[in-house]
Amino acid sequence: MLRLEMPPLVVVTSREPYVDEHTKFGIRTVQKAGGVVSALDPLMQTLGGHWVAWGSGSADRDTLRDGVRWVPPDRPRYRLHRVFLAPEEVEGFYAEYSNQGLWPLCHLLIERAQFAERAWARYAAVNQRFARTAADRAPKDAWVFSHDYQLALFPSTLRALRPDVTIAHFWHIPWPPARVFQLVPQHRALLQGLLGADVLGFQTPADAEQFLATVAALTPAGVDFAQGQVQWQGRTVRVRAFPIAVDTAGIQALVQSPRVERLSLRLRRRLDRRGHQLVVAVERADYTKGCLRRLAAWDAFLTRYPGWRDRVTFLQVLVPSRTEVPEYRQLFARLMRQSRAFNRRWPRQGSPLLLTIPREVDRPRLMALFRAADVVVIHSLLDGMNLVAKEFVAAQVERRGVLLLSRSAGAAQELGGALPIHPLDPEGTADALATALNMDRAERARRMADMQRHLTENDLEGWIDAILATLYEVALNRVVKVASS
Ligand code: GDG
Repeated sequence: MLRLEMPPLVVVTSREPYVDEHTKFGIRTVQKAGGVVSALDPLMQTLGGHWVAWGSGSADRDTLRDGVRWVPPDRPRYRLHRVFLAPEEVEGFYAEYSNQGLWPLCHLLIERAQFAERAWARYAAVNQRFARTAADRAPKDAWVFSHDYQLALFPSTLRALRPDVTIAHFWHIPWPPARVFQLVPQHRALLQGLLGADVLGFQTPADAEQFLATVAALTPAGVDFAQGQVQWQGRTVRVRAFPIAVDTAGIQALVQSPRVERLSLRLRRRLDRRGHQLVVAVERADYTKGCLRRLAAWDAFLTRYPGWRDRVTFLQVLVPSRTEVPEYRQLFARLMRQSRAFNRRWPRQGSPLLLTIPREVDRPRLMALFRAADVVVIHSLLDGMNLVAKEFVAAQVERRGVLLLSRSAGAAQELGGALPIHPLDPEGTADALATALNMDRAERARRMADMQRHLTENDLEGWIDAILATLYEVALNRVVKVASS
């Protein structure tokens, strides 16, 4: 109902949902792996509307018609507006300030974070550009839904340009304690930028509360912890937890489609012939995901439980990520080296113990893998939510699998049927893996069913509806205010 009556929606993210690339066979459109896009593209395909994002593909300019790219290319449903950035802007805004500054700091990796003045100037300028593009393209009274740490200045900049729009901004990553956030030299400007929104969303109640505490400690704004509200420049900013979810029904339909079912059964039959259980990890190759620690834990597992050596196959999908940042390239190279060393340490006749797919796999294959897996391991050191965990649970139609889930992923607060792991404890993780592999079918099914129920009751539609309902509350309040003034 709300969706039928709502004003046009404008989504704003740094990364675009569809990237057009020149190849020797012509222009190819690709969709990049990443939590934000995976969550929002299905929504926009249903609702229609506008999406503003950085045009990062080599053919991105060539596929515009009247300044707009209609997507998805094969079934156009919404308009993509691209913001083009010069190489030095990409460097300062994206690689440096966002991904070498805010990303590690918010994941409490203080030692890795750096904030150079020049990078800040570029971050601020690019946020301005996003706001100007959104201001130019947003229909009157639109609802704007902007995202994440790359665009912290966006809400207040857009508000100054377009007071008619209503803005929700969602923060996908953890919010750090005030004493950590104040290490950002520009922390005040960032907080003021975010407070330009009408609604600020976080992954967990703890993140929302930590944000409120940061605002109380570092700004003169009035904070109401009980109501989850900030009074700022004569406005009320609603600060809430909206744990991001997955399209549970959509995933279940996809895994039961003939192609995915065939892929999954084929893989399963191969494993069953060998008497192997399949342990899977899928992640962007990012230090916050704990990939290196995970390898160490698998090593500890084989040392402690040598009997499993011929009864298990480890499979890791490592998606190269943020390759603009030198640290990420180094991490990827290191992961590849350590994976090879792992197989040298644990040689096996027939098939290697550890299989590595060093690239993104397409979504149908990924879902087939989730359906066939016996165990999926999420080893994050700190993670806003972790969608892989939820996708795996949704894809498990046979309910054969067990989820090993880091206590410090946001998803751990919802998925009680998972076996919790402590990502800094390799032996404890090894024991949890042994427990998972030894778990009988009935208990696996019971735990999985429990988590699936949760994901059916709390799906992607519910997530967006909760945010839209809060925007609706804001819009209604505004009307009442105007009427009574
Ligand atoms: C940020 C926060 C939060 C991964 N590999 C492949 C692939 N993926 C897809 C997954 C999933 C997404 O990428 C990854 O999402 P995550 O949530 O695990 O992680 P981040 O990218 O770090 O996302 C995170 C999220 O935002 C949403 O709020 O949960 O905490 O850090 O959808 O399926 N997709 C395909 N092939 C792959 O190889 N097709």
